[in-house]
Amino acid sequence: MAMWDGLWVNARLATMVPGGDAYGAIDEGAIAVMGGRIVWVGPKREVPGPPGALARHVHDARGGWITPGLIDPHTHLVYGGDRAQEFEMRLEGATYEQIARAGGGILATVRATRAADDDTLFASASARLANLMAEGLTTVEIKSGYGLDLETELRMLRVARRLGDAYPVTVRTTFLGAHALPPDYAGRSGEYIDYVAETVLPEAHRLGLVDAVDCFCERIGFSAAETDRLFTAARALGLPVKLHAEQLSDQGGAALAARHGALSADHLEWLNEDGVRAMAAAGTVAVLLPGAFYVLRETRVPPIDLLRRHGVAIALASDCNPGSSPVMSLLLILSMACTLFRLTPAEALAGVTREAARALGLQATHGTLEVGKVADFVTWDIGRPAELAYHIGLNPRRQVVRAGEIVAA
Ligand code: DI6
Ligand code: FE
Repeated sequence: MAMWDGLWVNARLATMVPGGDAYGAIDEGAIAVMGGRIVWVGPKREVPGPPGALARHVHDARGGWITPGLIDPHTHLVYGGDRAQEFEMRLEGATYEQIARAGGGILATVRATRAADDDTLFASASARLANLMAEGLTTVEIKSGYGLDLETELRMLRVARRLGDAYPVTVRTTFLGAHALPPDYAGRSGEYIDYVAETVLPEAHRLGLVDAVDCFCERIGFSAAETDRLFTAARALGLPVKLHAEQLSDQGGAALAARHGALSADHLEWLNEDGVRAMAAAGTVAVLLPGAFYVLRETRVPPIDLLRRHGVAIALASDCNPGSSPVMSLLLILSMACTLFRLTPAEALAGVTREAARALGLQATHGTLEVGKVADFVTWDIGRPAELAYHIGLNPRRQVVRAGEIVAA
């Protein structure tokens, strides 16, 4: 038998494989990697020989917990400037929608992003990504959507791809050209959607820059009909879709997304039971964004019990963006998901591993500790997995392995 590249012993494994206990836990476990993939995982007593004879490198996990690498399935990580001033305006009584309708909000960041050069966008996104990676992030989704013109949307997507080339993290890009209506299309949202669907998206796709397509379906975004127009174009190109849906109102977005076989519908504070049923039937993942709920001081919690009852997979994400969720910590998101949305710690951890992988269409290769999957995993100095959602401001990460290589220790 060929020698394994590495074997971790004396580990407590949270495999996140469903069917057993909530974490798929293996108490005295071991995990082996070869060629960047997991080749063995199980109880230490079943390791098929002396560790030193099986693997070129044997690592003692010293009783630490090992989870799959963390996955953030919804970020707007690349952007120019910041919106701290709007944070102050909201504290003085302005609402998120009022600021957006007055030409601020997303459009303020569009102006800053168009004005920033690629290196500036790369540098500021790198700092935000570094924070997420320090907590064990190994896969991240990054959206466009602060360009709203061909040149800048392409620049954003190229910067996102460049982040994946520069750092030990898997980047999945999402085209969000339909994030807001740019001023030069004021009052002409239908024409803008046509421009996005017929010009910007096809070119971004031709350049290999797009892994999925998203839209902001909301009163201050685009209608369900406009979303449907864009999603029809996306699927004609063979691209999967996902949707910012029911964040501030019920536009029927989640049900529409499900009809398009969407990977996910995201936010969902205003999701109704028809939308839940449609998502369940389509296998569309619910990506919950407690950071935006917290920052905007929302009061309507997504229908967690309906999602559970109908068997809709629940994922979590930072929604890292300069307006509604300037959050660069998945561990804080775990805490918010449990405290604000009443998820269990096991549901929350599944939300940034197994179900986050599903929200990106990566469930065949990522998100659990199983033979054949990419060897992305994190060792933690914790006594029980619930500590990952319990502590606030403490980062118990000890070691990060990405594609079988130790990338942080
Ligand atoms: N919903 C959100 O919460 C973010 N985008 C969206 O469609 C907000 C983005 C921003 O405020 O810059
Ligand atoms: Fe978002």
